[in-house]
Amino acid sequence: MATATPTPKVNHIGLPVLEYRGNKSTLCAGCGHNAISERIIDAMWEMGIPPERVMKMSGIGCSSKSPAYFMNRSHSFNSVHGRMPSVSTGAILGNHTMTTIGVSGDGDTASIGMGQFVHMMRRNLPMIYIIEDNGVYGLTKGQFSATADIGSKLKTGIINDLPAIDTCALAIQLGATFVGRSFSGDKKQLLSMLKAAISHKGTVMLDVISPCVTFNDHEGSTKSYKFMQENDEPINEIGFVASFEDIEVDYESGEVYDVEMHDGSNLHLRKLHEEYDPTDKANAVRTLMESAENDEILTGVFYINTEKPTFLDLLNVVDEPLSTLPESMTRPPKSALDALMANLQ
Ligand SMILES: Cc1ncc(C[n+]2csc(CCOP(=O)(O)OP(=O)(O)O)c2C)c(N)n1
Ligand code: SF4
Ligand SMILES: [Mg+2]
Repeated sequence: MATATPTPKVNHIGLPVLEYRGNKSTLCAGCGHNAISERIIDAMWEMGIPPERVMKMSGIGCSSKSPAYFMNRSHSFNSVHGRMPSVSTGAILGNHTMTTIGVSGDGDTASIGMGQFVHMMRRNLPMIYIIEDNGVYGLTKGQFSATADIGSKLKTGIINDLPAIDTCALAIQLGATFVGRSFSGDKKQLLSMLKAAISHKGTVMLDVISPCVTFNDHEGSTKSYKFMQENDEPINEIGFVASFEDIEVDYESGEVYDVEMHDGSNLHLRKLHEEYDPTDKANAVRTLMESAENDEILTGVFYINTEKPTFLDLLNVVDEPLSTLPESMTRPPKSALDALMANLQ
């Protein structure tokens, strides 16, 4: 007897999760980056974002290869090492109606790309910027990166004697408006964080600890699976209810920070750490600095600001994407150029 093929489950725009998948990964089996790609697929599918309305941006590195492994139907630009922020800035100004997600590495961001990263953070452009943070340059065979913790050890026994750059503290200080840290092995926290990130209007910077199983998953590493499983200390528990869901969340009053997102979704941050207030910028930076001194690996949403104008607001960009406007509207006529030149004579 023929059995009926089960109908695949669809999201609220009628697409099965298959429509959000990418190519088969060529990264090492067990690489944290693969788990992050899986969570991006889940988050975009659950949020019902049309894949063809997404721009995937990246630099160079194992991490920067990962946009090939999620959302094949989306637009993708694999740029030069450390240059994803400037290429993304141009792309977003060209069409700000797309959802933009950038994947970078700790090397791609905190070494060669640092100059570009800091300017992206201060502009508050609407995009999700993910650092897949393994503390090493995975693609070039495991040298320490600038996010490696002081005192951590390479497989060869070399000890890192420089302090780590905390990309979260930096992003908050510079002006990013949604900043968090997660761990590729924490499915629940990372998925909720990504869904909230998709709802945010402004720069989201997520530092996701993502163990490199080939070069940095041994005893003495602070970016290994074992170290993270033993030392991950969430600062808040993330609950996210999308605008199209109708879920009652039952918390004692005073236990939770409720944040209303731009698209009408709700982010509930249950306090786990001494009354931590994710809207207090100075306290967020201070907390991260203190946690580094105490060798704690804090995760969670450290900072959120839904009020700050984005770069698009500052530029007063028209609603219609610049890329769809006719040349007659985007290019001054010859007479305007002639008048300008005459003025210079
Ligand atoms: C201009 C330039 N300099 C150096 C390199 C060599 N290079 C390729 S990837 C990489 C580092 C990648 O590290 P990271 O961003 O942490 O990514 P991972 O591979 O660890 O995911 C370097 C130095 C390059 N491709 N281009
Ligand atoms: S070398 Fe490291 S970062 Fe690169 S794919 Fe392998 S495990 Fe991942
Ligand atoms: Mg790396």
